[in-house]
Amino acid sequence: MQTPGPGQQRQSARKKRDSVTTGSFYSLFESEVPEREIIASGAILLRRFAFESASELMRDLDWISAAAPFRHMITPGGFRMSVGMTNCGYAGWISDRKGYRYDSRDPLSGKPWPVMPESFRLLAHSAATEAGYPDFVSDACLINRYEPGARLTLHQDRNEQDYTAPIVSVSLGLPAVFQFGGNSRKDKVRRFKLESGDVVVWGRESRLAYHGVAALKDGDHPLTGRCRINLTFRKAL
Ligand SMILES: O=C(O)CCC(=O)C(=O)O
Repeated sequence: MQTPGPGQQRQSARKKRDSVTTGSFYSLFESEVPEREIIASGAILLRRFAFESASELMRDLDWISAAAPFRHMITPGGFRMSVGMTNCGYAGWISDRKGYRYDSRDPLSGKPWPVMPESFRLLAHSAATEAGYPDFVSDACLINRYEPGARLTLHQDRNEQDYTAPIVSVSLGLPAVFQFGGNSRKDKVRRFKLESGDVVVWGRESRLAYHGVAALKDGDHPLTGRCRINLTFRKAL
């Protein structure tokens, strides 16, 4: 018998863990759910990759959101975004009547955004490496909080200076439907159910792919309660 490699070890640990999660989608359909799925050229879905770090990420999110609370930003067109947002890292994504951009300071407090915790940095780096982007160093993490009904319409991430770096997106809590299209708004959009711990990484040919999140269904999750948290890591500067 061959010694299992790190990927295989993780897979068998995950299978064991999933098999004790009674009623989980994964325990019912384990053999049908691929652990890694190439969803487009340069884009990959790593299922449950962040499962084991989830509690630590949520603990760190507590102090981030105490220092920089979630808020509903206003779009340049004057609409209130349904997703609550905050940031950590050197740069934070913001939106107001003046436009979409990154800023090193939280406009609510005038202070720099909270530093990116080690737990966030390590996870983003290891997911990017697993997806084939070992040089990824993130300087910005946008934290999205979806309550029931909140959604993110199809958009491209274009406010970063450097499109050679990928985007790493981590799902925690309630499941959501992630929409992923092509580089043109008219391209066909595929839909993926994202569960807590799933990570999507997209770069290269897919770096400017349109993507969005359908309106969140109501539910209650042991990790987050009645919401979904998404951590989106980017190289902004
Ligand atoms: O919540 C997600 O899964 C995606 C977030 C997103 O598209 C974004 O922050 O640009």
